[in-house]
Amino acid sequence: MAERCFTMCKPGVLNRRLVGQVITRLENKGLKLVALKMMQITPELAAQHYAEHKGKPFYDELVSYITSAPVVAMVWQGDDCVSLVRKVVGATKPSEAQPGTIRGDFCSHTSHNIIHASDSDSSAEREIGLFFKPCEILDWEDSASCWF
Ligand code: 3AN
Repeated sequence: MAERCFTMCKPGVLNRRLVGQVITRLENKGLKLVALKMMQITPELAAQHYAEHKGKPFYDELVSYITSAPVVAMVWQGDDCVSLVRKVVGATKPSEAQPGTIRGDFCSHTSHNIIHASDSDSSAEREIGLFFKPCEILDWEDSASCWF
């Protein structure tokens, strides 16, 4: 099966009306959107999602930001999906993200780097399981798949 990657537009993306532009960039890359929902993250879900960062200096701000307003959670699918998504998303620090990447073009602070994307196949599997039920993922027949 093709790889999958969990991505999430953080609250500021809705605030700044950038949801469409973020989705467009991932679609332009040729990735297939197989799940999408707008949701309010609870502190419990935020703690599970960011468990590896617990205890770090930015953890409390991260959880408070991600729960401050709705997010748009998505699952993308395609060959080398995690690597491709991470390339389109750009480096964690906006100051290191290349122009042309989502973080390189739309944000300036690491704490508000506008989008989350899984960094490995195993984290993708874990994160998809946290945010989506299996029945919410639609692996639709793609008549354009020869291009991708
Ligand atoms: P990425 O999101 O690129 O996989 P991680 O997993 O290291 O990066 O960090 C998760 C999130 O934690 C980042 N997206 C960012 O919002 C926040 N973060 C990471 N490092 C810092 C930092 N030094 N200062 C503030 N926030 C940070």
